[in-house]
Amino acid sequence: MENRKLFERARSLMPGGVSSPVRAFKAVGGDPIIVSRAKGSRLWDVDGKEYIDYLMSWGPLILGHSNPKVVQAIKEQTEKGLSYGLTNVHEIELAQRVVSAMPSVEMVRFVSSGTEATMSAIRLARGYTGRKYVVKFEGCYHGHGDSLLVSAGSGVATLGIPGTPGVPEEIAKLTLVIPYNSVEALEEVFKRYGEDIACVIVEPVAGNMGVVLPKPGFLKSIREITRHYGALVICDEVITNFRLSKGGAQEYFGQDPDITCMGKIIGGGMPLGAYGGKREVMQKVAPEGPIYQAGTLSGNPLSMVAGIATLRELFELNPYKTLEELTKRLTSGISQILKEKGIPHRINQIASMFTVFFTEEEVYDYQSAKRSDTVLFGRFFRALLKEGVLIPPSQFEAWFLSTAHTQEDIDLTLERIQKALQSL
Ligand code: HOZ
Repeated sequence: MENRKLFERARSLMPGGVSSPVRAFKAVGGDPIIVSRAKGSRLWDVDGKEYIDYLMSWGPLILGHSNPKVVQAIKEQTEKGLSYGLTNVHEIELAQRVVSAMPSVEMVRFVSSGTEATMSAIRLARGYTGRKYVVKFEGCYHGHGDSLLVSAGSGVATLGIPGTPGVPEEIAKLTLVIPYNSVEALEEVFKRYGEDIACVIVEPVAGNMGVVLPKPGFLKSIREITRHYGALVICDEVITNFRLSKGGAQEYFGQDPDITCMGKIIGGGMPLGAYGGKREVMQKVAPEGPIYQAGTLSGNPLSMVAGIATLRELFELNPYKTLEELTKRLTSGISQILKEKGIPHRINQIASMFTVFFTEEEVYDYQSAKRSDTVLFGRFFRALLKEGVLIPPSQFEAWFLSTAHTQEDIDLTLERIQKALQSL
């Protein structure tokens, strides 16, 4: 089969045959699929097999694969230049859209990935406060920057990588890790290190230990405690921006962070990240202020037009309610099927993202997420893949729906899951 041959070749040329670890299917077993193309809610591998896609490129594709308006915008731009290395009109337009949509963002800096956004935001928080410690939550993933890989989610959780090889201990020690959803732990850490803490970085809805929702009052407590001690809040909205609502999680939960990190949907499938926030803080970024951060391809017009076309379409469609209903149709169907099979499970869902955990108990932090039966998840994943349903190849990631998914897709997915479970 073409797929297997190509994967062997990929492995001889690229570590693990992939450009990012979670794609290697190591935690679920079996050969990773090599993709040939995708459109709407569907994706095809090189052997021509079709899948209903709920991986959706790990989140950016809220309009589905190759949305015609996004594709058209990119095509038109290719004739006008791929990169200028200078400010362009599209940057200004996208910046305007982001500032208007995200309640706490008054100024924005474009970068090329979510990792760059979080790394830069941490530097900004440290530079602004003149403090060194960063508080992060266990199981949250904020890209692969040195300070943020400590007790991280996503591929680090998926592959069970224990420490942070390559990150000097001196740097790792500056990241203080506490359990997600624990206000008590937050108070404790601030009592001990408060005057030296630059910031708390948080995924307002965790998406990298599987989907884990903030308990009522958790995000508010972060705001209050940081304000009391003069530290900043960095809200990592790389997954949630434009996913939970037009104004992201901060609009959804009424959160007021100092700095927000963005990625995925903002670039509509093109490489794009951004960080933004209060004017007073953002004015410390070079060249306005002394905190340096730069990038040759930052603000490149292709990513900008893809982002603009995506946000324009999304805001016109305003699909959030419909997407949520569709997602609930899928999650309640899955739950019903699993119940009938007597398989203990929990589904954490918000808006158009969710995770199926194979555990009886509530999942509210990384330790409770780890109680999920990951061996069973691996079998579930492989059975679904065989039936033509693609989900993230990890227990600790989110399934995503898009406006390209239809009710018929959901019903067909449920039929396929039902069939898949017969062999489980
Ligand atoms: N940002 C993704 C985790 N939620 C990982 C995508 C990848 O590593 O390919």
